[in-house]
Amino acid sequence: MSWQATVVTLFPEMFPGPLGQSLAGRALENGVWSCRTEDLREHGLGRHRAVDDTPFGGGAGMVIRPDVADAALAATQADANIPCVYLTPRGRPLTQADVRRYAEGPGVMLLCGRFEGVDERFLQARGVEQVSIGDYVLSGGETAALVLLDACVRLLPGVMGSEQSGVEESFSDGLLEYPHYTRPAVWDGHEVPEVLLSGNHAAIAQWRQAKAEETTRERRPDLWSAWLARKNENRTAAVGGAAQADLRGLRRIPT
Ligand code: 6GU
Repeated sequence: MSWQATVVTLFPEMFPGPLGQSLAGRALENGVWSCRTEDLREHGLGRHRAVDDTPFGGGAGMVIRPDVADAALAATQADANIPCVYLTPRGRPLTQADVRRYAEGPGVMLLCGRFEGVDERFLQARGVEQVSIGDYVLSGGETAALVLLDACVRLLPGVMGSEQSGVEESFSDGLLEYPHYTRPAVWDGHEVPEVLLSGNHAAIAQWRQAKAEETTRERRPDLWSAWLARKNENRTAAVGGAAQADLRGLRRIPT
């Protein structure tokens, strides 16, 4: 049984888009995942197939009608166990933990908004999760849906090929990754950090950990605070339980 992406959108031709290329594209061809679209327009009303209407209470923009959204959702015949996600800047921020949860399940049903949004009654009545991919505004949910799908598909078994697919890079332990360097050892007068050429694996691991911490502290004070809090929590627990082995798990976000 393959992982199933179903996308309700006014622009079905935008899918799978870039996900038809590279590793995700190969996995799509191999049936690791599938990508179906449901054209919202086909469920529009009247001669003009209207999907939206003016907002009650007035104001700018248009709102997608609940009856139209629901007809499209019903037409997908999506499994009731599949999470239904509406992509909107009003949603809670998408995290790697969400992505992992989606990837471990049977698939996702994604609703892409355009205009001002979708009637709130539909979202509430159908238990639709509302998710944002960041604090900026896109012209529609389609590119956000592609981002969410990319993040999920790369975690599906067999997609990442040689790389250890279970192991993630940035965010797996709550820190940003350390920086990377390759040949030439001197480029445009710039040298590679000396420790990386030393062959001293313990020193390299220590340097990378320090860099990961420094980068996180500088760029992501939010992640840094959370990491420090978790570290202190684990230290307190380890002291109480005398469980030195738990120190190995210090850098893991509990899921
Ligand atoms: Cl999910 N949709 C739109 N339209 N804009 C966004 C977004 C989603 N996430 C961040 N900005």
